Amino acid sequence: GHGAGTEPELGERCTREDMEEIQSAIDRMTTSEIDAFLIMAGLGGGTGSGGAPLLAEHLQRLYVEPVYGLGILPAKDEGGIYNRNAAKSFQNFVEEVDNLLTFDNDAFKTGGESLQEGYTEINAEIVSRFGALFSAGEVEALGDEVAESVVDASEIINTLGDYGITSIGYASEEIETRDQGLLDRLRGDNRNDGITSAGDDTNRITSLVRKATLGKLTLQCEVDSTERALLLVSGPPEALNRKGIDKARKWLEETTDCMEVRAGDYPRVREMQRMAIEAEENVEQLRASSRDDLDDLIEYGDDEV
Ligand SMILES: Nc1nc2c(ncn2[C@@H]2O[C@H](COP(=O)(O)OP(=O)(O)OP(=O)(O)O)[C@@H](O)[C@H]2O)c(=O)[nH]1
Ligand SMILES: [Mg+2]
Repeated sequence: GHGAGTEPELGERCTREDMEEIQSAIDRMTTSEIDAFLIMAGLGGGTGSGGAPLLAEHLQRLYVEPVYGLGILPAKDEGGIYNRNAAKSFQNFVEEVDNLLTFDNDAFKTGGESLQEGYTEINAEIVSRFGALFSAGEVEALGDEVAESVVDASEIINTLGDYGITSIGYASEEIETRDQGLLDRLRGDNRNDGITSAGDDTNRITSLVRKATLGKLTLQCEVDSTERALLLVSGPPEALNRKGIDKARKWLEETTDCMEVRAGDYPRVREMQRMAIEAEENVEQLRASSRDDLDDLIEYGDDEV
């Protein structure tokens, strides 16, 4: 909806006024066993853009666990106000969190249809990419023999560090595994029927890691400007071969090995900032016209009644 009517100042004020209520909602959950906080917000509107950085600041003061943000950037064609709000909020949010994980709607927008229609697909991307990361330490949750990961929560926390921006690449492939039927297992049948071999597994893992790294990232960035990287591989245990993972990790180290963070790392963020400056000049005008649109809508509604 349009709770704060795309005004971050209002979003911030409401969050400040309702912080006690937000805190009591957190208190109702068990916070003794958590590894970290994650604040997810679309940064283009008013509520998320104004409220998320303030909530991060609040949680940082109260808890020792790291506080991460998941900031969703608006698509370019959402216009000046959304891009301006996001540019400002991005700046504030990154200062308040231990790491700002970022997802750019603009990069994942599917051609033609409106963003609204595309949300279902885009949100599936968000879930597969960030879900894979945040379920990594929780192998049991994924079910016995369904998937296995090679990192735990503390490795993720170490990689995210206590300042910075994170972008995520992702690639997956369906694999045929040997029949793991109950009868086979009871028989202790370990024959290899040729569907997968160790060599296939090694190649599959290395090529998936290349695809993930060089393909679409949640925020466009120069891979060789990366300060730290984390490789996460999931799959049926028999397909996770140590040699493949080691090879892929070496390749990733070489590809990202560059401690120097260069200017122009995040072209999309720069562009958002450019749009912000333009929008700043006519923000009042844009607001007034959107209020007129709303008034027209309401009037039209009255006529209908
Ligand atoms: N990927 C994705 N992005 C979304 C979704 N909903 C909103 N967004 C993004 O988040 C931005 C902000 O959404 P709003 O609903 O306007 O934001 P809000 O924080 O509720 O702010 P106000 O409505 O102004 O109070 C949008 O412009 C989109 O870029 C969603 O379901 N998926
Ligand atoms: Mg809203």
